[in-house]
Amino acid sequence: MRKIAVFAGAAAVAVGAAALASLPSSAQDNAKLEQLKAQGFARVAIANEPPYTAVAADGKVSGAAPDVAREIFKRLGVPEIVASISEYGAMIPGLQAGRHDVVTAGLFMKPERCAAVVYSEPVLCDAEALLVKKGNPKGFKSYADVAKDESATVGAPGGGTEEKLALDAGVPRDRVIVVPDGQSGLKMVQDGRIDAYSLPVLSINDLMKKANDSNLEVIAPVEGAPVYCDGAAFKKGDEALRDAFNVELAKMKESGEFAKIIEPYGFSAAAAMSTTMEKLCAPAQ
Ligand code: 6CS
Repeated sequence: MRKIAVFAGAAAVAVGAAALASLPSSAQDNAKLEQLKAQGFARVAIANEPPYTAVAADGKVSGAAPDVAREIFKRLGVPEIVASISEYGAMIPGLQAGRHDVVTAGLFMKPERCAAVVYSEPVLCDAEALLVKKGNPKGFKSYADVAKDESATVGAPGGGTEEKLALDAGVPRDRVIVVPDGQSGLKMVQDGRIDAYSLPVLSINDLMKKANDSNLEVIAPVEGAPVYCDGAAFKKGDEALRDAFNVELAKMKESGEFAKIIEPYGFSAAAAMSTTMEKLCAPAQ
């Protein structure tokens, strides 16, 4: 059976290569884009964390990251995006395993991630925040403050930036609580099950606005935490697709259409345009 499987595999590769060779040379350079155009959609990984990404009750996908990606793929000849919700820590493995064509979720650029994927130029930038009880009873201003208080706990997304910031600041593993989504984090703070819940500022502000709970307070920005920017994250090997994405992203930044999409969500186009993937992926000095 194995022999037949190997033979079939080889035949499929041969047919694929022949089909590819029949394309005009420019398309050969971007086989992945040609595949997405033929497929009619790009499979995007999202988190459902407004305003970065959101899935409505009717399944409609929105949020700044998917909206930018949808527009760019449309311009590239890929009419639709199809989103699947993923934990941040599972997005890169899912991309590498071929379950997604691109991550458009506010997956912040950091050297360790930049080593694992191929990022576009910056799209969404934000600082970090802590959601706490009104009056900030434990006086948190930074992740180090959480570390110093031996009874304090902080919630954060699994595999997310805030989880790593808290651990790197010295909060022990058993006091960094993995929280699956924003609503859960909000409830856990309200119920006193965690002392703080950490997400980027715009995500925490969105939760706060919807909660309309005067017993909560936002500490932002978290002292000592960097301002991060995301980009669309592509699988290694799909550099040509990333490059095509960047061409359209640059045109939209130049024309003002990029700002028109992200700024109603609260993001700053100027912030994204003030930096580059190269700078954001560079190892810390
Ligand atoms: O990139 C990350 O890991 C973080 N990005 C967002 C938009 N939310 C939380 C997550 O930890």
